[in-house]
Amino acid sequence: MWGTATSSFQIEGSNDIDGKIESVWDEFCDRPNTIKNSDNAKIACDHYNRFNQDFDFLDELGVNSYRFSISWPRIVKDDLKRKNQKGLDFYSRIIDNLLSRNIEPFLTLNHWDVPLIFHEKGGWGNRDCIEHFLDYSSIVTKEFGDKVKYWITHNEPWVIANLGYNNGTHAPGSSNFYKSLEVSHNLLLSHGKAIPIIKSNSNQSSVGIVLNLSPGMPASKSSEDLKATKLFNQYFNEWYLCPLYGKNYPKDITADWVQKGLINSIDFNKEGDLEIISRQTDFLGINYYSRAIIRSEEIPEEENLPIELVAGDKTDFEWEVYPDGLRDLLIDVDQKYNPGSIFVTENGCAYDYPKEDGAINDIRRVKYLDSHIMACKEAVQKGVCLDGYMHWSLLDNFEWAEGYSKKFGLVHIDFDTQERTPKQSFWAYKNLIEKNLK
Ligand code: IFM
Repeated sequence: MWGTATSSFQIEGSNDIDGKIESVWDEFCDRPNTIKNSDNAKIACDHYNRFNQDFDFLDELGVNSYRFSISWPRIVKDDLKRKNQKGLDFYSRIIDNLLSRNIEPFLTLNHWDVPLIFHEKGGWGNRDCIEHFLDYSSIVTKEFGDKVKYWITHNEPWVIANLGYNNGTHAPGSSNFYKSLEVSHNLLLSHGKAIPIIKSNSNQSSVGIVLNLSPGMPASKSSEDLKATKLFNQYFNEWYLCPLYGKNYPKDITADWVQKGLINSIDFNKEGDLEIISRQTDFLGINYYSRAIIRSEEIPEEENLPIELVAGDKTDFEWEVYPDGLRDLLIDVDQKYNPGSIFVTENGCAYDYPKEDGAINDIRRVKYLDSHIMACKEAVQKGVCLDGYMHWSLLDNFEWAEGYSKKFGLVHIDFDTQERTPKQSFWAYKNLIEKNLK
């Protein structure tokens, strides 16, 4: 399958109409010094009103799938139980529109945009609040279970836990390391608990979760760098992959945190939880942007061995362009965890190009696309069961704490006029899809 990906808060705008309640991100944007240039997402791409025009771009691209997310605050009233029909009607229009174009909807239930009231009750940090997520999942799957086949519970639990609850750069802006681990556990547990609900409301469903994975590689072969790399991989990747695929949380990193006095234990992991977390899924979604080159902080800089890995080109986010990392990651995850089916649910790059003579020649995005799709092809040739690729993103959009300063779109948006202009990469992706669907 070929597609593009977006998320509700980043594109929809219209954040206080048709019964939508406040989102944790609405409140976060209103706080001073949280978002670059004090941007907010009140209008964003105005996708709420312009989705039909935006979906014309999907037709033009020739994609056969589209990943989007539902804004939980549009779906429920402030008791988090009663449904808000107007919100559901909006997504009904979205889904029907996609289906009428023969585009398969991939629906993400949680792409970070959760009701503020949910957070005030304890949110992801409170195990009891998982019930609210299940109520919401039940409403949505009952409503769309016969139309939507592909369901994703959460997008990037690492980001929610670590940026939202550890370093505080994302909503809700908390900084408590132990809490952030508890959040990661509750997210995984809620994923496992949601699976039977989705399955019972959507008979033909294919259910998965989306992880942001970044392979850590040692800067040198020193034992310190090797050790730091192992710990990074356990923290960033295996902390999620292991429990989801029937193993316990990785031991070395847990011991390291205890030894450093960051936590006493992971006592939030109760008996029976791992069985729920590892319930069978139908696919794994992988978001890949870059690798991480790891250098130990344990030894003074002057004693470090020279860096052996030369970092490639960087995007506007300072993320290294490293397509081989995607190929190797796909092979590694497939072999170690055997998820059955994998989708690259996000892959993309931030580059800002000016409009010249009406065109946007974003040549570096074209190269990024080419090289990463080639990496996918190599993984498939090695036997990886990769069933689809979705580019992040269809539109330039609200990039969370970075506001509108980082541009990931295949389609440029002028945020003053809402004018849409397909970039050179849009036409390049169209060509690629055309060739590969033949
Ligand atoms: O924009 C985000 C998206 O919401 C989640 N994955 C990474 C993207 C780029 O930072």
